[in-house]
Amino acid sequence: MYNISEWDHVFKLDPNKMITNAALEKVCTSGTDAVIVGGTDGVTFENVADLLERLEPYNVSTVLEVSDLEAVVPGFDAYFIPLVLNSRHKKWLLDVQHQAIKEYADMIDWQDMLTEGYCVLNPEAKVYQKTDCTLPNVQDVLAYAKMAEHVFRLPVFYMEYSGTYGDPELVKKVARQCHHTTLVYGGGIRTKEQAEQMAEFADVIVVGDVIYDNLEVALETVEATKSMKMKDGGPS
Ligand code: 1GP
Repeated sequence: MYNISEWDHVFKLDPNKMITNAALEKVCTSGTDAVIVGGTDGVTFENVADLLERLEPYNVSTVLEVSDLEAVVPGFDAYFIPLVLNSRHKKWLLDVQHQAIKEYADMIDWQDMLTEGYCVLNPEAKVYQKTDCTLPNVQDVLAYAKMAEHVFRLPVFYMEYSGTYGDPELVKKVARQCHHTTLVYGGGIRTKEQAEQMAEFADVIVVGDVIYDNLEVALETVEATKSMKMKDGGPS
């Protein structure tokens, strides 16, 4: 199975956003553990295929986070399938995935597929609105984490604050629940200090938007995360 237990830091690129070749080169050679391609709006087969082609020359792991069945492009190292645990609708927990399996089962290499239990925590985020989430309180989040770990035995529990910086105390509490399940944190990391703070608790941090707004800071988050993990007791 695709193994993310060695990861500390990943960049997430939105195929619907423009990135120059020079910026892409810096992202891919930054020392990050992988580049995830994913977004909520305007993800098409063409823009995903185009980005994958531009990533291929680099020696970095490429992952497609599948958000649209029309935009599943072959050739990535791995495919992440999100299940939105706090969506009001079964559609986002089971049905879109079921449809995907019906259509693509013959093409899927199950070893390269990994399921992410998403808990979306920013009501302003597009993904929160698109998947019609409810805002969980602390006890709810902890229960989702326990379900990810013990009930569904998911490889990943993803605390998704997309667009806003989250609550490190909550990430710390969730981290105590995740022993086999990898805890991923993403959202609003815009300084290396924030990367360090979340890397102290989460197994993996995801850095997205700041790549497009302030590339230099985005690149600094790699070193900040890696140093925090070394301080925490060696590479994870
Ligand atoms: C989004 O969790 C990622 O899916 C990263 O969030 O874009 O806010 O960094 P940002």
